[in-house]
Amino acid sequence: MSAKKTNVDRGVTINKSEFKAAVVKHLHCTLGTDENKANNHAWWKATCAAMQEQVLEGLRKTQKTHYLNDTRAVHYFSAEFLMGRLLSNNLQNFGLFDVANAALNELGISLSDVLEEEPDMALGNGGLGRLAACFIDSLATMELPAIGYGIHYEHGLFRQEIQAGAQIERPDSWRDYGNPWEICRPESIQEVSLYGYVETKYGENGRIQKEWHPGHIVKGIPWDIPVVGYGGKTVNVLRLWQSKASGYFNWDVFNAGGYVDAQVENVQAETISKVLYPNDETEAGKELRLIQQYFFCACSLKDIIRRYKRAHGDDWSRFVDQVVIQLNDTHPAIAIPELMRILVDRAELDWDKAWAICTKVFAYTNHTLLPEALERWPARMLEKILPRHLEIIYEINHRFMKEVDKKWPGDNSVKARLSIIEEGPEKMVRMGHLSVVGSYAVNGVAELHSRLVKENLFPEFDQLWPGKLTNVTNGITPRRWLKTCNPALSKLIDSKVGDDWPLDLKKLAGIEKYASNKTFQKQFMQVKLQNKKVLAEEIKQSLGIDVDTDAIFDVQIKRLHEYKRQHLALLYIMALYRRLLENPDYDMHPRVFIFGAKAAPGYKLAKDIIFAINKVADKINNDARVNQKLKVAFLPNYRVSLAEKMIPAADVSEQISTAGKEASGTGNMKLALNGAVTIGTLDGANIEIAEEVGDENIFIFGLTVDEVKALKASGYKPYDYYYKNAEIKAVLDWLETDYFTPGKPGALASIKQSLLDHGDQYLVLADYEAYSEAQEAVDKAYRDKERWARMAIINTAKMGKFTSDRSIKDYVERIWKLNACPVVKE
Ligand code: H2P
Repeated sequence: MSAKKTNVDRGVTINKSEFKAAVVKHLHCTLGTDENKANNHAWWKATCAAMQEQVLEGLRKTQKTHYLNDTRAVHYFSAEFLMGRLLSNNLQNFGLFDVANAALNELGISLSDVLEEEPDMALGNGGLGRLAACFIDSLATMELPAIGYGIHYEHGLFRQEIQAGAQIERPDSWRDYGNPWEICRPESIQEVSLYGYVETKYGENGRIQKEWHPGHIVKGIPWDIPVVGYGGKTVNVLRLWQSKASGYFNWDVFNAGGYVDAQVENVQAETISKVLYPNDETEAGKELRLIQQYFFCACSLKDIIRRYKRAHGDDWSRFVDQVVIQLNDTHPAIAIPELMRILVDRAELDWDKAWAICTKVFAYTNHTLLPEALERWPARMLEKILPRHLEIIYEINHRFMKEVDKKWPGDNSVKARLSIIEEGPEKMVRMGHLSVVGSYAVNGVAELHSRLVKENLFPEFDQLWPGKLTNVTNGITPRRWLKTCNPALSKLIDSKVGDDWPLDLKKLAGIEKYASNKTFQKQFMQVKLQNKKVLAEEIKQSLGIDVDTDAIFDVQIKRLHEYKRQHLALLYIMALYRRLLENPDYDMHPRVFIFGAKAAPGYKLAKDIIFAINKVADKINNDARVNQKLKVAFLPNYRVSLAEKMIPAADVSEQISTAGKEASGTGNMKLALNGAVTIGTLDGANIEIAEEVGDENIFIFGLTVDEVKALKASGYKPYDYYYKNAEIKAVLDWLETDYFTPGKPGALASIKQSLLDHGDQYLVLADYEAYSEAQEAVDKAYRDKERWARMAIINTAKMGKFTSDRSIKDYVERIWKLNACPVVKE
């Protein structure tokens, strides 16, 4: 292949014939098959193995460089990493995509078919887990020393099937046939204690010593997933812990005939890393969830300390210079008392010294203001599982309360609000409070959200420690979310601004000057059309529905939650349907509403909304009176790899949460980056997107945070909207009939109930009219082809701010104080 002109410095260069030889070698020697027998799965594995040779070389060099430079590193603790597929991304990041494509082509194999063989690594629920994945991509790209730490779940987020309109959850088995990327590291196994009791002892010098006698010990086995930075120079690691029983198998019990009993310990221990909880906020499985959190934090801290001691022995004085730990939400907050336990009980540092270390190591990111998602653990549960940690938390709180008393002498109400312990019928430990107290920096994830964290969630913390609460607006990696998922648009952009925009996304601004250029508009919209054709094919295959690629592709993809208001879009779809039935000439541009969403299995109303969307879709898609103009497609099993197909094809991006509820959103950034125009509320990062693209290139509607507050304070009455707006009334009443669920009237009634009888917590009805008007403005704008093309181009051009490299730069400069450590060429 002829070498292409590029501005990107590469860590590896390998040519087509070398790549081809490596794939064939692995087909023979790793997979024990050959070119005649191999199916796509085998080709996929062989291609991964060929790639992994380069990856592991990069990893070795990176680790050597970091070791020799004794670098300060960030440790990103997250219960979720939503990595998706790795082959296409690794090929792109190494700059080997075209080489691999050509090599496989010569072997008579299609790379795109091979890529489809890879199961998604879906070890997360939604935005929080995907953010973690984007961040570790940026960290490696920016050559920053970093490790991701999490859990090696045997089953990731459930696989969603839709049966008769309803969501059915099936186990996800991402590694049933082996995972070619992960490397087991038995040499770094850790042991973790649970349960038991605490003994108080008196040391020689009268020092009180606490000894935890655990009732149970489990092993944590590390699996490393290499994380390849763009350019292929730095390869960092995502280290995920798998749980195993420490004693493995009880032969005595087994020989005595207790075949089942002998394995109980194994089963219990292995349950810890069995499943990802598909819910951020239920009561179910709380105990196991707490154990999961402690398990991965304890393993990771031991791992960090082992590495530190290798270089610095027992001298703790440099620990804070070498180690920073970012807590991705409160899930890893238990790491704070765990580090205190290690420092006070094991290393025998006095409390103040230990606390000084601790509060220079941790930083915490808050991702939500929803009260039900702010973790609280019953004190009695901690006492049972982690008795020493509860004592430590009490001590932290005791000292903290003294500090509060100094600032607000005698004010018990402020103490009650700030206390890590919430008193009440059941004593609870507030993990958010613990995280704020134990960290040196706390950030929200978009400007509005961070302001609300300061003003509403933790106002007194902000007064107590001015400057501790800050903002780092989220970002997304342009490598996956443009370069890899939208190759045609990437090439078009390359032709205008050069090919190094994935490393400096502000360079996209260079296409703005072509926004009104007819030729460029045509090229840009031609790419969009091609992407829409690909998605249309996917819709056809998956749902059997034909969609018109001239229609507006209106996309809403995210976790299903009432505050995200998928049901607001649903009401509007039903209204359009009604308008079309009443007036067959109703003037609208054809539109396809496309959804992707999973509902937490225990979240009944979310599942009802999925059911309703599917039932309404069935009716509309099969109604010849309207289906030339209106279609609805709910694509099952929304996941990263599906998002990669949906995002490049979207014309409209739905970001319609109740103002103040969506912390940031990151789908909004991905869609705009790929030239979709947003219809959205002034919420989360939508506000910053609007600032970047300008009011004329976004459709903003609905109540603001202040208006939401005022409306709620004045006593929001959803029935007022029902009676005042005939369309709202008609559509809600329609839900109660059996029109969409023949023979089963009332099957969709729970949505109406939630919006009327249960008070419409998320103000769907209050925002309906404004949403409907904004949608009409979208319709009008789309019909003006030149105007729309200009809007789409400007959206892409103005997304520079939202690269996760900028977020990471913010963290590095303001919070982590980290230096890049370029990998030396050998
Ligand atoms: C959450 C927030 C999003 C935010 C994301 C990453 C928890 O993701 O709700 O607003 O962008 O974290 O900070 P999600 O709702 O997708 O699960």
